[in-house]
Amino acid sequence: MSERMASETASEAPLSPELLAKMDAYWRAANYLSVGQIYLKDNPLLERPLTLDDVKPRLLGHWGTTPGLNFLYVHWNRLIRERNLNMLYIIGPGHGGPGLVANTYLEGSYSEIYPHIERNADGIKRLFRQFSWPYGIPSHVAPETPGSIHEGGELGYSLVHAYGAAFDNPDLIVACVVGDGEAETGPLATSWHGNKFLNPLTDGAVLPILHLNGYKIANPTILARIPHAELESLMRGYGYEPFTLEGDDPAVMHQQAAAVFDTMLDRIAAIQKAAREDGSTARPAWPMLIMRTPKGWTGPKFVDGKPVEGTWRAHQVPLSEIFEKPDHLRLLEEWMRSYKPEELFNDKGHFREDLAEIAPKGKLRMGMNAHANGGLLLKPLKVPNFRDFAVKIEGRGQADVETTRVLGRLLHAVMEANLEDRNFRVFGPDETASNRLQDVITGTGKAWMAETLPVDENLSETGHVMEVLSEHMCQGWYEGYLLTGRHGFFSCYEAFIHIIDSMANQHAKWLKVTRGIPWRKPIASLNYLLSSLVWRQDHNGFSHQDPGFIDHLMNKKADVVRIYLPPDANTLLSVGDHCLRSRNYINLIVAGKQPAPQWLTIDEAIAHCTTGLGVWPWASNDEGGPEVVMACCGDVPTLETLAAVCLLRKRVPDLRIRVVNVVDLMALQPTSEHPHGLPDEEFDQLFPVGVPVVFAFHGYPWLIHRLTYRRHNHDNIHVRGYKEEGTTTTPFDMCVLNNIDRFQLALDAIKRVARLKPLAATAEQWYSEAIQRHKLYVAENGDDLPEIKDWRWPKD
Ligand SMILES: Cc1ncc(C[n+]2csc(CCOP(=O)(O)OP(=O)(O)O)c2C)c(N)n1
Ligand SMILES: [Mg+2]
Repeated sequence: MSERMASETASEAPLSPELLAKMDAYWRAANYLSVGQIYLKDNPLLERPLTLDDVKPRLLGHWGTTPGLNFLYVHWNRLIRERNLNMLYIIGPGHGGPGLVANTYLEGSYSEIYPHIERNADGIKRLFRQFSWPYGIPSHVAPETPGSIHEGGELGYSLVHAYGAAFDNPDLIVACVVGDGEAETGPLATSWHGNKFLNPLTDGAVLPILHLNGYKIANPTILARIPHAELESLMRGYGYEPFTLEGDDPAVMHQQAAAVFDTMLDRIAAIQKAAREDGSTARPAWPMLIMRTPKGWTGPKFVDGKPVEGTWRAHQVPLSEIFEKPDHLRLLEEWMRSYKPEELFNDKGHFREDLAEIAPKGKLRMGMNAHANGGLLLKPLKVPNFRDFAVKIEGRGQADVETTRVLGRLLHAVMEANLEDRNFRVFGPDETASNRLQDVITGTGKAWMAETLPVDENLSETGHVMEVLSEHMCQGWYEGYLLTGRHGFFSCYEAFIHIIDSMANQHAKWLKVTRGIPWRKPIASLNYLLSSLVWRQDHNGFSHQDPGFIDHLMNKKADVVRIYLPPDANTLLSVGDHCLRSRNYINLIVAGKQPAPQWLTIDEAIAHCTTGLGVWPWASNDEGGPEVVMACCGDVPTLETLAAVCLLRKRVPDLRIRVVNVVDLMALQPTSEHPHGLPDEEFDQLFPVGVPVVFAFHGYPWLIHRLTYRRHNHDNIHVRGYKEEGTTTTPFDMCVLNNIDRFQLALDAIKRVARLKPLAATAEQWYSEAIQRHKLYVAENGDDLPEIKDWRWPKD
């Protein structure tokens, strides 16, 4: 491998021979413990020749990335000690889990958190055995791993998490390893742009390391196979100052790494000084490192005559046929002995003191960094009284309000109240104003470190509204921000939130696992507001119409996910307040932004949101028990349901109708399935057995069946919702296309009440005429019928 170094650092040798020897030994110890975790269940210090009995029956883990991660860890340790740094380490290739476990063990934090993993031979044996072992620990950097906020199983999010962690943490340095394979993912490719949003005055630093080990699982990586100058230009183009470290001779590499890291940290210090002491507001070129080292560095060079070190073959378990090929067992022993464990651990298996001492102490250890256990640092968000933002209801449904705009006012007040603490950010893919949350922008402004022009509005180097046209970045920044103990809010078009389905999955999994880890303290919930909803994306058309994120989140654990569909502004305020204060959930709020009728006073809204669903008595005439329940969930379905109720009152004045509105979707499930689930007795009171239910739902109708299939009255629940019919058309036509319109709902009710059977034929006729009239009118006039558009709930 050719040696390529940043020229200004090439001749420096910052490590004394003694420190160099210790750092190398420390690295060997980490590598030794990493290999041991992958292979061994016994004989942890190789006190006797290795036998098959010492080897795990299933060899699971990833070696290839691990020595590089370990190399960096030992170098971060030196820098932390020498410069008293507050450093968080984010590992993109999270499959290098053994490395992080090994290092947190060597520095002592692992045993402090998990006392049964003692710092002796017994502890090492347990450490090895538990890895990738049933009921042990996962193979990746996981929530169980001290010092981590990043699982890294699903590649692509390391750098965006790093930026999220660094925002508003001026003293923090986030070292972030990006796998060269990971760098090929879309989210990672865009994450480099985080540097256009990071302010050296008020934020911390991100130190990206592109881990150019050349390979992914079975292929070379793109970035390893373009000319080095092109790669450097790419990084320069992203706005970084690239440094390079390349080689495979450990002694040389330690010196060169130390030199290059010293230079990079000096750069960071100079950038921060310029901003903090000299008043510079320029966007700096932050340093980043291209680290070209062999995949599986220090591992077996050849196995079965084929090259392994420095190739894709080193990715997982380089000697995988231990039980089949005696040679492999011998090679494993040679490999492990090459780290000279007898020089690293004393006869009791204790890591040698003179080596251990080069690690930082106490809270400076990366395994103990409080930012990696954000709940420890979490300050409750100051949420002003949301009642102050309530919409006055003068006659139900009489005046239209942009529901989300009202929430925007509350968010603005939250922003103001917490500005001093700098612990609240609002994220959106260029849609904050479009989703009518623009009030939140006033005051703080939108974060922006790139160029500005006179035409720009509200861009600010210290802004706390984060806008970038990448849902991945919004989600990733937000996660990084939350996981390090802060608060936030993410608004997005409903259809496009699917872009981050997978990231939401991963966050939900993280939350689920942390619930079982006592030392991980609760963090603020991840709050989504989905607006620009399916029913009112009539103008943008089919591509913009998709309510399926609800279904997606429903698959996650009940104790992690909450889903709310407030039908108006006051219910939205109540739900918003609740979500902002909650912990450890993913809260999904679905609420429209278009002018829409308002139904509940703030007191009614609070009561309604507290139960999650309930009868709207003012819309019902069910004395003596309902003959039909008209249920609704979501703002447009609620409007259509109430309009259907009016139609029914005209057609069948004596029909006893009950209107039930659902805000908290989870309340529909049995208590056994979800903590918000309504007890069966209460559900039966709302939806009496035998009484038909016409349910108008915002999303795909099947979800309501899924939630209620165990309810006693399930057979009588008839759901209308979005059936994947859409185009550019009028708002009401969207309802008609999907059979959730008022005429259809009224017809459904008539057809389902047994005593109204004789009316069914005329009702069908009446329905067809109404729909025909609607179709002809919209086709001719390009707008909805005035009687539809201007429909109002009758005044009291
Ligand atoms: C999004 C995603 N796609 C695919 C995988 C499967 N996978 C696991 S490791 C890996 C290769 C990673 O290569 P790189 O980022 O270069 O890491 P390293 O070489 O350091 O192991 C792949 C494709 C994954 N974990 N995540
Ligand atoms: Mg790689």
